[in-house]
Amino acid sequence: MNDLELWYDSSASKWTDALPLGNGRLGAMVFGGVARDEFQLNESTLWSGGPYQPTNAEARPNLDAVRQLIFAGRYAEAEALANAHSMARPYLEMSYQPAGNLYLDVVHPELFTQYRRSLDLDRAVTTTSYRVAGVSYTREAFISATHGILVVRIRADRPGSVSVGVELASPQHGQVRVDGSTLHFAGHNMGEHGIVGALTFAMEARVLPQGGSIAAEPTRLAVENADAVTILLDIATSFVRFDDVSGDPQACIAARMAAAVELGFDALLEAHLAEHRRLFRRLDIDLGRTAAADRSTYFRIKEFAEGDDPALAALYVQYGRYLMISSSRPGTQPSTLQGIWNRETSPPWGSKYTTNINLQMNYWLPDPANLAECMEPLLDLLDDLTVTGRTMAATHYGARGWVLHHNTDLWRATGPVDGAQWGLWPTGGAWLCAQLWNHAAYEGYPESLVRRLYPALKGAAEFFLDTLVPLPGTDLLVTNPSLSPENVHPHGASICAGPAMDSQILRDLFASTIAAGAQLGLDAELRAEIAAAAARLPHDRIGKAGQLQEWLEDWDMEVPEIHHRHVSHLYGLYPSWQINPEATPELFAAAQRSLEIRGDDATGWGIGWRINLWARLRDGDHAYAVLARLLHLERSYANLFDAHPPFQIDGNFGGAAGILEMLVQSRPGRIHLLPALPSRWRKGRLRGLRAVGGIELDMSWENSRVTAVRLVSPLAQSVTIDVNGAQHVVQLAATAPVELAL
Ligand code: FUC
Repeated sequence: MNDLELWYDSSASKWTDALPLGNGRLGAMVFGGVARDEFQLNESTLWSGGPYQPTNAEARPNLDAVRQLIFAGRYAEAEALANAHSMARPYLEMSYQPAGNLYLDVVHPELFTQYRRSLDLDRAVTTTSYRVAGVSYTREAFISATHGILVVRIRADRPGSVSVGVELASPQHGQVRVDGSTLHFAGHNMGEHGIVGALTFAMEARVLPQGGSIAAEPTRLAVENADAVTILLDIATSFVRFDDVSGDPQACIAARMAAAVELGFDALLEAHLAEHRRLFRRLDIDLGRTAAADRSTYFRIKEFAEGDDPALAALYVQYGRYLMISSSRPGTQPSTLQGIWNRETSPPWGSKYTTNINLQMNYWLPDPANLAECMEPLLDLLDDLTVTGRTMAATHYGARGWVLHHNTDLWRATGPVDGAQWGLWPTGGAWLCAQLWNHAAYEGYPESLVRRLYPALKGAAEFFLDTLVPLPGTDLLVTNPSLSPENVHPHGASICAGPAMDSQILRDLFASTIAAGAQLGLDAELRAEIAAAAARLPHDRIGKAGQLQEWLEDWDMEVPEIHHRHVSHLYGLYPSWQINPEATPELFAAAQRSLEIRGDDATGWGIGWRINLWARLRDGDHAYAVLARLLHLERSYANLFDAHPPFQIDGNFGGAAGILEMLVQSRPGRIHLLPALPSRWRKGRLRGLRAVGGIELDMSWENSRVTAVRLVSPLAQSVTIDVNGAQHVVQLAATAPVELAL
């Protein structure tokens, strides 16, 4: 039994039964149907629309009026005015698009038996197998990161038994052409919300039979009586950058195809396995194994909450790592709300980048999960946003620097969209800065990364220096207009001034900018200005229910949705470290109270966040109880994709990060081992987790006590380790392994 496998005894009848493959750029969902197999296809740069800048010239002239209405407590009027004048044009962003479908048609003379369908996470290969009339058939598929293409191999254990019709289709504009042994699709993307489709794109499937014959039909290729068939598939668009669509998709495909054809199946597979395992094999996790792990994946999800299947939680971590490796690699687009897997032309929330929690949550996993390079696309995105967001900051706010509101897309739109109630929140970019500064902490603040991040940090800080306004009657500086994503307060609006989350994020942004500037020896005056503004941000407040206040006013107990999915004001507890039991015990207790009031149930990502929060509250059993809501058919589909519902991948990443957060927590200079171990995971083992400072950590535990710890640091540093209720100060020399004496 392979414990790194998702497997099923029937083919996928729904998209969320199908198994995902990807190399960060190409994505496929594999259905495994015997008579008709489907590979639903994506390419990460195929979005609707084209380069655009959604500024609205009316926004700035109305900014002061919106601010005054908010300070006057006339929130509904402020929201109405903002909806009329402050929102981006267009009002909605572009959406991530499906590219097409590869279909395989197979006619067998008899019914099949012994069906099995699987995804091996350690190989990143799907396998479908069955028997017909004494012959065993196998279909394997993978998407190569080294060679950039989807490879499908169909074989049988009796020569001449493989006959298959191969078809290519697309919901986009364009046409299929059959040529020799190749299917071509040439097309272009759709326009949306008044933005014209500006991308051309192409798909190509090369069908290579071994033995037998191949015939071209008007819309498909038919292979008869082959020993085996290999299909190579590639997709490309003309996207180059958010402001450049001059690429040549046919030429990209031709180059990759030629290299792949030359190499052949075995060598392609070998290169694929080596590259995948280079990343995937860096971390092992063992939380124990029971007989439940022998069942198929669907039944394991179904029975997790009532049963005892610690290995499913371990598999969930590895699946999260697999999804990250498959949807976000250096040089590709960041992972969207659906990673890279989307079959709809009007996907939920555009399958784009929602930056008031969802995109950030996607990237909670890579650092601890030892996949630092998967952060690269997020760094690239930040670079782009500083360009597009500068125009937005100037036009909508008359401010320096750059701004990102609660969504962005392939074209790096940064405006307030969807409606003021959701979109008029200026802090999305600042959160990304704080998050990437935390990534820099994981890397040990190397100068090259600090230099790369600094312009973004500085620009984000400048934007807030120019837009924070004094709270009337006080010396405090607050955001206005803003909101606490996406919660409606008792005045029937979301729009407000100075929600707790904004001040928390800005504290992190300002501290990061000062630290980065100091490390680089730059902008001393600006740093002083930032420090002065930081000192005037409102402190977190404790309200009448003992809760951490979500707003400046004590509104929390009077909101229409007391169990709201967002827990924005708990940003200070997780992902930030501002609220912790040592430095801020009262706020720590108040944060716990807020979380109790909010409740454990939420959307998939809402549960993902709560697992991490309960881990930071050091309550392993509570975190486990919340995890049991995620590993449940209400919040996980048969293919273990997170169900918001509908499918949204943030819950996968947030949940996987949450399990690691239960086992190890780290911040600069400190590592806490088993901070929130549930009583069910009394014995376990972890290899290759990455802590802040780039420290790689292996540990074992028994009877809920750590029994062995091994650390390897890339640089000389001192770190305090909390373990088994004691603290050890450890001096680490570069690359020399250290074992703790326990
Ligand atoms: C935010 C959330 C929704 C959803 C959407 C993509 O707006 O409030 O639940 O996750 O993003």
